[in-house]
Amino acid sequence: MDFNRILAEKARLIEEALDRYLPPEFAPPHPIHQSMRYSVLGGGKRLRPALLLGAAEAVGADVAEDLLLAACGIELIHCYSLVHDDLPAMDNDDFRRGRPTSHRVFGEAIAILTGDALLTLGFELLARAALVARQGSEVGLRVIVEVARAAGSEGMVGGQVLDLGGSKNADPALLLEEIHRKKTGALFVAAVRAGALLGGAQEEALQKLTLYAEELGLAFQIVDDILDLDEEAKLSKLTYPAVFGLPAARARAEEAVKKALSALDSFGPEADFLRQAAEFVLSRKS
Ligand code: GRG
Repeated sequence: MDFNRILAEKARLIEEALDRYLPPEFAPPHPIHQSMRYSVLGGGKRLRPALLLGAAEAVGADVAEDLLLAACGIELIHCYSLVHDDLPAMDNDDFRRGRPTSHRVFGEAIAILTGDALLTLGFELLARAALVARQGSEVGLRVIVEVARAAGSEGMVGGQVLDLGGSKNADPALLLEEIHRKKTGALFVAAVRAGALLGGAQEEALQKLTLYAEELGLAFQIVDDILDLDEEAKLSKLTYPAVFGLPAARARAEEAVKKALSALDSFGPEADFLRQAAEFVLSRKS
């Protein structure tokens, strides 16, 4: 089946679960739950949670509540990062996923609190995943530790700090790689490892899937930089096309996808979703 249809099917499962796990729109105090639902349920490719489910599938696990809870937890953490990234103090963006950003609709204070609440609910869902984990709660706890590291100051938040211009004297190519690895790559790796761990992966498979996710995250971010090229406001940012030029950036993304695919060599057809996801990352237009 074509990848977009399989991704849409996984996204539907994830969105139904998100709808169940998020508090009802008008539950008090108003308007925090309305704004949380606005930022989570209004579009998005659901790539990270889909990769989590795909990694579990690659090691032979069926979708069950532990995986859905963890997948939604990861998506909520991703959504929090988008809401905060759009704030006037960060990228100051007016549109996200084709709609006005949270702070444009609800005001800055509520948008900050929306991000905070999504991050908190994300970890609540991961903790609930640990409570019902088929591999046992200890595996579930390991997942929480890994996701927390990936999202925090040594991962996504740290990458954002570097991206804001924290180390101007560093070698631009090295700095760029570190920003990408932390800001975007860390959550991809955490998502894939979470799916693999909750799905019962053995150490060798886990290592290969980690390599896959590292390369996929890098390719995703390079392509994101290329897609952003015509956005004037972002021209001053440290990006792969800005540092290496467009052809070299494209070649680096292709090389990363090749490495991601090689990491899956020993897996059977159960890993086909992950393989197709790697091709998709390279060809995506949004
Ligand atoms: C503010 C803590 C904090 C972190 C911000 C991840 C991040 C760091 C900011 C997001 C802004 C951004 C454009 C990052 C680069 C790549 C990226 C994460 C793009 C958005 O991800 P997609 O394309 O988005 O998967 P959808 O909307 O499909 O979920």
